Amino acid sequence: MTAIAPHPTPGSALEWDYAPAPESAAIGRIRDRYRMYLDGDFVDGQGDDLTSVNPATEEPLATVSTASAADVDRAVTAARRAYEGPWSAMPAAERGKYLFRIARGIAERARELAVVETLDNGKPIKESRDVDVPTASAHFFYHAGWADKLAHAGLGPAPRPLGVVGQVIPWNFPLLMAAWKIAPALAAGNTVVLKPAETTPLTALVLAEILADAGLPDGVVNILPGAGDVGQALVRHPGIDKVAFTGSTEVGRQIQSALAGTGRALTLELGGKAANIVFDDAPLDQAVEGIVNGIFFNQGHVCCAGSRLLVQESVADEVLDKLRLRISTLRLGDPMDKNTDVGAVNSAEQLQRITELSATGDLEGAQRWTSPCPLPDRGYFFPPTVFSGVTQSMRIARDEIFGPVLSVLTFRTPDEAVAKANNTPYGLSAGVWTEKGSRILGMASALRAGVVWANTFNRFDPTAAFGGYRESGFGREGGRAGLAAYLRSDEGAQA
Ligand code: TAP
Repeated sequence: MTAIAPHPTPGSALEWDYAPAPESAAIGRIRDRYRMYLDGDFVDGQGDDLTSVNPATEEPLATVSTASAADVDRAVTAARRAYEGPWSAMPAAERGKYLFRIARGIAERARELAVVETLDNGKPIKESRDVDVPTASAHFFYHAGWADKLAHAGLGPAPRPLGVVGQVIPWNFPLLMAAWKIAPALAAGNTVVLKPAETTPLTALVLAEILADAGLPDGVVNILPGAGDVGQALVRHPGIDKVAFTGSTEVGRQIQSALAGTGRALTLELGGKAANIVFDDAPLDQAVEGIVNGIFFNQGHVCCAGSRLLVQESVADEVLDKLRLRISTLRLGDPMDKNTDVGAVNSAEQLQRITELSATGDLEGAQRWTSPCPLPDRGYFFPPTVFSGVTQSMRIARDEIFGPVLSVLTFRTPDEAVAKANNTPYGLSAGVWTEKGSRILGMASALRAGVVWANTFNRFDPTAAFGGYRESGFGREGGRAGLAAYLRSDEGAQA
């Protein structure tokens, strides 16, 4: 239990009796062991310990206690108690103050969070430092402001929370996904049980310390590390009112069928195979930067990655030449080096998947080009790779590779670009590069994607709704629509 005064008095949002949680004593370094966060306490779970591995060195980082089904049950009970007790009784403005404190807590421990994230996940430190951590903090700041303004969100005069929310997240943005899930849920007045991914549990547990240090009432957020079975126990628990899941389409499907007929709300953020479309009038150097960012940011472990480049035939050779030249300058290697552009793949399993899927490109007749960058002797690394001569029927054009592999297709007319871009069961994101504003608007309405970026890619902002169609899932995260997904209203949540 954390030694925190109950609630700050109104008006003293930033002044509260602060006593760091015992677990915070080790700020600034990775501990040998992390415990789960249940009902305001850091406790050992009943599951088998897992070892988190640094994917850049293949060395163990820390042991992590995991939850059992009984722990899930305890956490759901604690979240229910918190929901029916202090959290619902609290004025919305007070709830907002907790979110502000959490946002500040993330900012205060930004350096530590960036280091832990990079060691645990393999992403370059400049990305965790400049993207993951500040965006996570911004997400709490944004939602803090909403907590006492829900009645003005256009979602009905008295929007009500759903209750206890079960949230399951993947390994590609461990802290940011936790923020995307927890911030809107709390702002809307829900309580949370969250399961981080098995290979990247550490920053969610550092976030738990920040929540404890912010004085969040016991049980409002519970963080239970573990493998897929813990996620399964959580999403199927009858005490959960809503499930929010980010991960693979395959697991999303299982969850949707398990919840069918239960009346519980569900949002799914699943996979993607985004088209990044370059027209011949686009500023090509800028487009090349956007293509590189679209597929090599976070080693391509991005659900909305621009993994299919659709380039207009008249400029295809020029764009490919520029692209190869630019990719040759990317530095791959130690994620802790601030000059590194491409870090480690998160796990041996994911490296194998990327290797196998790209081999189908060779077999099916595409031309592989690989960046000449040297690979480190140890760790899970895959070089930036471009396949040209790709046709729509090839697996590398259809399947989500979730790695630094770009498939290049060409088109002649805008209609052909739209047809090819939409020829996927997914519908999460797309990019359009052109000088013509009217073409941007036309493409944005013709593309079946939840997010369409124009002359940019992979831009994230808490004010903007993010989410997909079809096999990319449903429901939105961020913005007003993201709040609606955590409120009882006609909008947002889907049973
Ligand atoms: P998944 O295997 O689906 O895992 C996601 C999470 O679900 C993990 O925490 C996982 O635990 C857990 N899980 C596994 N089986 C489960 C089950 N039967 N019931 C409940 N939870 C279960 O995906 P991943 O490999 O971690 O992530 C990659 C995929 O996620 C990609 O397809 C990617 O596109 C998608 N993704 C989508 C988005 C958005 S916003 N749309 C964002 C990021 C990633 P373990 O860690 O133990 O497996």
